Amino acid sequence: MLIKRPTDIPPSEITSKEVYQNRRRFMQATAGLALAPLFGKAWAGYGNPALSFTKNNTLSTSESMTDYKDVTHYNNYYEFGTDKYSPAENAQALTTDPWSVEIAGEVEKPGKYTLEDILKPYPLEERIYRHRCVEGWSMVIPWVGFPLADLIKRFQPTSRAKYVRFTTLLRPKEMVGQNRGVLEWPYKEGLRMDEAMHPLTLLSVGLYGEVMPKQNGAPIRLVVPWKYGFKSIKAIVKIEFVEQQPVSTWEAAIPSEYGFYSNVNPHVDHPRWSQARERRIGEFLKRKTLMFNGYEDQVAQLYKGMDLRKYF
Ligand SMILES: Nc1nc2c(c(=O)[nH]1)N[C@H]1C(S)=C(S)[C@@H](COP(=O)(O)O)O[C@H]1N2
Ligand SMILES: [Mo]
Repeated sequence: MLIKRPTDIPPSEITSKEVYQNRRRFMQATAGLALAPLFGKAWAGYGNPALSFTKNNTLSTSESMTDYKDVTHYNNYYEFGTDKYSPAENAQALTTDPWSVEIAGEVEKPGKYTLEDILKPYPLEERIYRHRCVEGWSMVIPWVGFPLADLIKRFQPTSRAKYVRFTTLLRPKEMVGQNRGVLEWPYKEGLRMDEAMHPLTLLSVGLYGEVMPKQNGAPIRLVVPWKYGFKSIKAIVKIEFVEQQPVSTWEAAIPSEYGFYSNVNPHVDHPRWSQARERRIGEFLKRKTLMFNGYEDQVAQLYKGMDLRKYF
């Protein structure tokens, strides 16, 4: 393996990846959280409790990760305000423990499960994914989670289940944005069953090695890396198996601009702007957007024979 000279290391890598990896080595050395009070912020670093997980290198990009600060302070989460900086502040009001997730619809084992029940069977993995917002910016984020497919198999959808519908918490007392009618609350999203079962589709409970920050969708959110960011619904309280294609929140709000599929596609522009390029947060020059956000080899077969201009 090549040894990088300092001049070869881009600044973004020094400020995120190196710091992160050094910190993780140190945490492994000090074995857990017991010493946290002694070291305070200096070693606790990002602040949330550490998770144990294995790294999934096969499904991770080797691109430089976006700074933790940007990942957690440049957010879209309309339940906590419509600008990028409000969720980091406003989301701290959300109670994420206790939490439960309802499994409903066309499924053999419906019920309301505590988050602990939901998570119990699954070993956690770290996956570094590209994350592309329909607005034209992107990030690279080290998520921690487990495949949605594993959860789906466990609750056994019936043969009538063709789609999965996800619902975010409705709690206007804690989610200040829900007192305004900017979107229809609660936020909803959906996937076709084969998209939901795809090995890249993740239920995520953390990032940068730690429990999910509230502004990023704690305690549990979806991550679908080949789709525009709004498909990756946060703070999930309901997972429903349905026969008909569900209507997602953005599709209901502006159907001419946001379709059900919302696959990242540089060849199909948003009606009001181009999708050909994107600004990677932390970089100066724009870069070309890749088909299916760079996951074409893995997901293109899901859409074989479909007109992606029609099914946008
Ligand atoms: N419940 C809910 N989920 C949501 C949103 C939202 O407003 N509410 N915003 C979406 C959008 S537009 C994007 S780009 C991503 C942003 O995720 P991040 O803040 O973790 O980067 O979350 C998505 N999930
Ligand atoms: Mo977005």
